[in-house]
Amino acid sequence: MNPAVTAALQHVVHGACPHDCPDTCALKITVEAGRVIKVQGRAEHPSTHGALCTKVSRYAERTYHGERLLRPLKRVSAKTEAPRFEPVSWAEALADIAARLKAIAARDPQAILPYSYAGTMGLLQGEAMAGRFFNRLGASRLDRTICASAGGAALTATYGHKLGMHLPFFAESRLILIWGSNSIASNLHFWTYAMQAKREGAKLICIDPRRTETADKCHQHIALLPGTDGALALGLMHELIAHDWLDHDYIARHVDGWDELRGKALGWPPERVAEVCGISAEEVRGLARDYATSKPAAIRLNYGMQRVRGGGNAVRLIALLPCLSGAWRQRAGGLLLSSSGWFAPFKNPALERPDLLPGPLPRLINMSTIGDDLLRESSAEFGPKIEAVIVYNSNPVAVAPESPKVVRGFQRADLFTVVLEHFMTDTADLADYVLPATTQLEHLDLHTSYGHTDVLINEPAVAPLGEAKPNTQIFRELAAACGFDDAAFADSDEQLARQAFNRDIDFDALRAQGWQSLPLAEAPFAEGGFATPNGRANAAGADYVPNYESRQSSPELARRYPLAMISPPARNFLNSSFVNVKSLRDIEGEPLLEIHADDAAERGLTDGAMVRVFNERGSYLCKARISPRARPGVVNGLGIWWRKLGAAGTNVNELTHQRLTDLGRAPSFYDCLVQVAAA
Ligand SMILES: Nc1nc2c(c(=O)[nH]1)N[C@H]1C(S)=C(S)[C@@H](COP(=O)(O)OP(=O)(O)OC[C@H]3O[C@@H](n4cnc5c(=O)[nH]c(N)nc54)[C@H](O)[C@@H]3O)O[C@H]1N2
Ligand SMILES: Nc1nc2c(c(=O)[nH]1)N[C@H]1C(S)=C(S)[C@@H](COP(=O)(O)OP(=O)(O)OC[C@H]3O[C@@H](n4cnc5c(=O)[nH]c(N)nc54)[C@H](O)[C@@H]3O)O[C@H]1N2
Ligand code: SF4
Ligand SMILES: [Mo]
Repeated sequence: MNPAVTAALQHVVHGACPHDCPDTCALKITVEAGRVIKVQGRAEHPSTHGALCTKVSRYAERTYHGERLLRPLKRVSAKTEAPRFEPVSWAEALADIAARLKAIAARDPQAILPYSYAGTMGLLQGEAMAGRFFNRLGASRLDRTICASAGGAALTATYGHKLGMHLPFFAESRLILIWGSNSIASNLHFWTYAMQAKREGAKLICIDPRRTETADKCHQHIALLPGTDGALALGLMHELIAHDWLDHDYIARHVDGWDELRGKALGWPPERVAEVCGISAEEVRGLARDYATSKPAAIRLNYGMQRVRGGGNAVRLIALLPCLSGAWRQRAGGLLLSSSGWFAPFKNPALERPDLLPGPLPRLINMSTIGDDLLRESSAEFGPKIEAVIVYNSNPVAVAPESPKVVRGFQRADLFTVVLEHFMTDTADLADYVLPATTQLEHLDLHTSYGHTDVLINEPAVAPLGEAKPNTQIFRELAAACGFDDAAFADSDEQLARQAFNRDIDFDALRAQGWQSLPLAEAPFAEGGFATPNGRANAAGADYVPNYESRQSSPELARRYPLAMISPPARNFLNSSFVNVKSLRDIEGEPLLEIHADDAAERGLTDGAMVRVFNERGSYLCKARISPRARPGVVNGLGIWWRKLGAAGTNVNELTHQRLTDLGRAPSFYDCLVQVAAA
């Protein structure tokens, strides 16, 4: 067809990337004849600036994937057998699910557990209608800790909320510490600002046990041992004190608890830090000097470093550095871990309608210990045994720690499991019912961000594929099938969207432009004004907490399992999403374990050999990659593969444990000792 005619048949829709990524890009979705033909970044949106990551550029490939779930499915095989399902009508599926849930709820609704995370970060397809349903039911509440709650609790303890620097001002920094973040892989749009700063002469230092593609492009890489960041932060404070690089005026006016912390920091001279962190004392001294003498100095902290026992305290200590150096005085100084707290005053706290709860507040189940909790009997302290799980926006069988237990839990013959999904994931394989959900191209949603401070809208670009329905609609219909006739279940997605924010975010203005920026100060803590009750940053109680599993804290265990394993995400997947998109899986190849040449030689391993990675929890088969990306003593098991697409039907979470972090009740995925042997 003539290109002009084709163009005339196309239209463009404003979208937002739904994924759990700090960038929350604005999408330009091109539709032709009822089909999405292109997903691009919007050029006009400042942080997206017209560019998307490889994964989401392929979003249409995911939506139109041949294996999309397009009809409700009912299980016809035993949970311990190979999964077999047959299609059923929506009416039959909903009636049966409602009957099963009501029978359980009649005994105790807390035996029903919602299980969801950030498969979509959307406010509507996340918890808006689901929350109403589970509140009305009186189901157990889910403690959503699997990713960010150690760091979140730490920021809250220190600054009063999850607040940080504004993204664009990183471009003006003179020094950027990229701390526990593989920005090129998982925070690409921050990287653009960091590169701008670099071109203008800023120094970039990456602090990460793994030599990532981001570390390759920084001026310096400090490859500390996992879980030792708190010690490094205390060492930096030691040097700030020793050289009198402190901003005494800022501390006096805006920081509580410094005397106590100062005493602790004096116990951390560079030699001690070097010993604990597995780096040189010179690296500690140099880093302190750079940090104290470069102005403005910024820290892009990310969640990778808080997935260890002491992750919360480590975040607290690092978050205090700009309070001690006075870096917060300038808009290009300070720290960013999460910006999500900036949205809180604009959000409707009652969107999920907690008032629908029929009785007292139900118990809270931690999503990070789902492996243990699915295997628990009823007891006075636990409450009723879990009899039903409704999973949406998450793939716990692949992503939750210690998967041998998670699998056994979901295999229970007496557990009723419903999974709302796009694809037959490892979790869907263990469901009684699988319900087909729409993707971001097929539904309305609203998005905030944890890396910038804009609200975005995602308009549906095309009609739902097959019989798929938005999560909101599935929960509306489930509510009706359960006989819940509250007006809250009659709200349409647009009505939910109009309720999501207060009047400062005008829905129609949002719809017209596609995004709206929050009105915020450029240098939020230049004059203090933290979100704590007294407006001061809080240093009290912060200290280094060693790992559960390390040579220092558990020498006996380390004799049997001498290698520390971290399992950060693979660049071309998003957690376990996109693993089934062939073009992306082809780039990643297969599940890999990066290992340093010395550690490989000690074990007689060759590059490309199949290896068994194991500890007392389990064993995982994958390919060894002898690589300078791994430092001695640390192996990198890149995640998060679908178990069924891995070599022996397992993934890295076969090895991780369920012990929780010091703050925030989060998992400690990267606090894990293993041994490696040729398979
Ligand atoms: N491409 C891609 N992007 C993603 C994701 C994805 O799966 N793929 N996942 C998204 C999600 S859910 C999240 S939470 C974020 C995660 O992104 P980040 O917050 O950046 O966290 P991770 O990728 O877990 O880890 C980042 C880096 O921390 C390093 N690290 C591990 N342990 C330690 C430690 O003890 N100390 C220090 N200093 N560094 C350590 C890892 O080697 C890794 O390079 O990214 C999001 N973006
Ligand atoms: N070993 C190890 N384990 C980890 C991590 C690690 O670094 N190492 N990272 C952890 C982190 S940071 C996180 S955030 C978690 C992530 O864990 P999850 O939040 O479970 O993330 P995903 O694995 O991406 O699974 C999301 C699922 O939601 C589905 N989905 C997406 N959109 C929709 C929708 O609109 N409706 C419905 N019904 N479904 C939808 C997707 O198809 C996908 O299967 O994993 C954690 N697990
Ligand atoms: S995953 Fe992140 S970088 Fe990729 S499009 Fe989504 S928000 Fe942007
Ligand atoms: Mo995450």
